[in-house]
Amino acid sequence: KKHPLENNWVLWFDNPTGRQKQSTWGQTLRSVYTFDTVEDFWCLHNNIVAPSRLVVGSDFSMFKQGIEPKWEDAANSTGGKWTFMIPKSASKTMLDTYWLNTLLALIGEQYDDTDDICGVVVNVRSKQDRISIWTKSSTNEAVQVGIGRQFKAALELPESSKIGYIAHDDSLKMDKKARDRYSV
Ligand code: M7G
Repeated sequence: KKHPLENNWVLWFDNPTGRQKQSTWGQTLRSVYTFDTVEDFWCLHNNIVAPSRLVVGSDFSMFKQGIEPKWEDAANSTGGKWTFMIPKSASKTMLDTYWLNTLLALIGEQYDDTDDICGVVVNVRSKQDRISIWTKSSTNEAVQVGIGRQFKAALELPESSKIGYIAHDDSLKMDKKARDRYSV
């Protein structure tokens, strides 16, 4: 018998820099696989390419079933994200390790405020790769700071390494100049 997870999860893939040039963001975003057991998670993990081997410009996302990895989704519309910028000195193997540890903490429900979590995204970029955890209630500082601390713990980051929280509202209005609401 398979071991059920607390939630059903969907893996998404996006490569907006691919063949189809898009006029609207999100046109190339696809859901790839849905799972709700530990065994099916490992089956997915063992069969899918690792982030380090994705074409630059690609994203993987893993979100709770019913929530799309877009700011516009109702669950994300008043939310935001904690982002870990992978140090440029880190090897590509480290990117894969950080991503796996992020996923395991998520499906293992290792967060106190697990209901506030929507999903996670890895952005593979030439400048710098990053992993973000998307949450629901950007204005609830106590909840967000708790999640940020536990995200750092899942990544096994030292206290000295900082991550920041940006509200999707700010990303939308300010584009790349959005400032951190919180940091831990
Ligand atoms: P990115 O992929 O997070 O960063 O966003 P990048 O610059 O490293 O590639 C790139 C751009 O995609 C943003 O500035 C937005 O214009 C657009 N974009 C990203 N996301 C996650 C969304 C979204 O959820 N909704 C909409 N409408 N646009 C988005």
